[in-house]
Amino acid sequence: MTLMPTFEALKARLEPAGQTHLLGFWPRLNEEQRFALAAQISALDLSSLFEMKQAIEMLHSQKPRELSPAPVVELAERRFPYLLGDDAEKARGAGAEALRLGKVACLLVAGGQGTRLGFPGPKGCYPLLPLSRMTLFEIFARKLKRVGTKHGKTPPLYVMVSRQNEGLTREFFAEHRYFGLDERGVHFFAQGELPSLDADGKLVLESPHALFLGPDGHGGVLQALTQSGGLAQLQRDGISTLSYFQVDNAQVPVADEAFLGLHLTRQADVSLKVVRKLDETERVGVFCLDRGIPQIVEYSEFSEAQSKLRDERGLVYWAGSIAVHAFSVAFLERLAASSTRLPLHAAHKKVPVLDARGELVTPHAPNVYRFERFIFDTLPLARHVVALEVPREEQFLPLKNPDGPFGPEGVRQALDHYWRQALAAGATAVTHDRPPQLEVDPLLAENARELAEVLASRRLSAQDLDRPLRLT
Ligand code: UD2
Repeated sequence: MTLMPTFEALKARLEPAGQTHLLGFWPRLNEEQRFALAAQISALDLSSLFEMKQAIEMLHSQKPRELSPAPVVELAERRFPYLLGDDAEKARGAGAEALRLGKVACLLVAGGQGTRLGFPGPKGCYPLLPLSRMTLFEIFARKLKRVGTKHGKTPPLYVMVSRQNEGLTREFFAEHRYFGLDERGVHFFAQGELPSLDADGKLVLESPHALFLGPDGHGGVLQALTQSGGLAQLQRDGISTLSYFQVDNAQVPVADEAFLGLHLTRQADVSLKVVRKLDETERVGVFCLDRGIPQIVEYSEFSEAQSKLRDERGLVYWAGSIAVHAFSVAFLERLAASSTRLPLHAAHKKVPVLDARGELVTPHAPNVYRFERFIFDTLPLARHVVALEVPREEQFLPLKNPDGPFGPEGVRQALDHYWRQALAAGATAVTHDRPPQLEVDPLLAENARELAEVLASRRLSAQDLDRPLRLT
């Protein structure tokens, strides 16, 4: 049985950090509540308070940057059906070989809260496809099965979840029998959590007996993968490369031969995919150099003048990161061995907090600093980084918002548009004034070229495209 620390012991722990207010409601807590609060206080990493305060300073100060555009393997053909840059096309064989030898694992980060989308469950459970209502999790699982059929080995899938959605995510996969994947090849692991600070640098409570905690960002994956034993498992299984993607991107190739091949042949520690930003306001991080060091500068950290800068080819900082990476497992091991923690980023948010009477009060303006680590902060730590430009409509259709182009209808329309082009090879006019009614099973084809191969023996007419059509 774990003994509960005394009030005095807890106070002694909190005093040097100026956080004794956490015990303000102690006299009115019952035994169970005291136990819960004591456990949270004991687990607090008070040494990170300094780092948090630094992150707040960074948020409010303009960090001096010496930015310049970073090298990217650009598209060879920018029009549909597109062609990747030469180096990537040439490296396809190396990627396929790694997949055939079972040296690749997939890493899906799905711990976010999906607040912006306004969907009450884990985002991966969102029924996205227009006809089958297939969910994002099933889309990824079916893409993975296709990789397995093509290369003779299905890469294992590591799914990062958070305390808020772990139970529901695990249940969803179990309920759907892992969407046909081998259960032993699907590994869930939970990311860590971080507390928040108010404007006076005080840790925030969400109830008289609980700290306000939130997921520690996708950068928490480093620590979570190590602590859960996932990294050791990858080593044991002879996995050398991780294919990393986010839960919101419906069009992401889960294990892209050309990208993995480029990453391997260039012996990169980290690789990333970029698309041309739609315009300077698009909310994606930009891949660039800061004093010659590759990194992603988040949209919120970019100055207006920098993001608007243009030359004869358009935006100078055009390379929007779509948050798809390849990681060398050896690089992650090096980071883990040196106990590297990625830097904290602060965000000022509106969070209901307790008043002096212990009642929750909803603020009208941002009142609390929340903290996250970002996976792309691994870039400056890497010895070698490679960036590949990919076609947006083929590889980047993220579900972020309740409406607009990144809402469910927008994503469905974009998918419909892409597949219609694929089927009609650009000859049939695409109508946008009706609901999307064309769907391609991810098990069948991932992009236009693959669909063309599959359909070489299955002719479709323009009339076929006038009625709901699900290609399986
Ligand atoms: C992210 C990138 C942005 C761009 C864009 C592309 C950040 C800060 N920005 O923007 O640069 O590349 O994606 O779509 O990431 N997640 C976790 N745990 C967490 C937080 C997030 O697993 O604690 C996952 C989340 O489930 C999702 C992904 O990370 O799969 C992205 O999270 P987001 O929606 O917060 O990122 P966003 O859209 O602001």
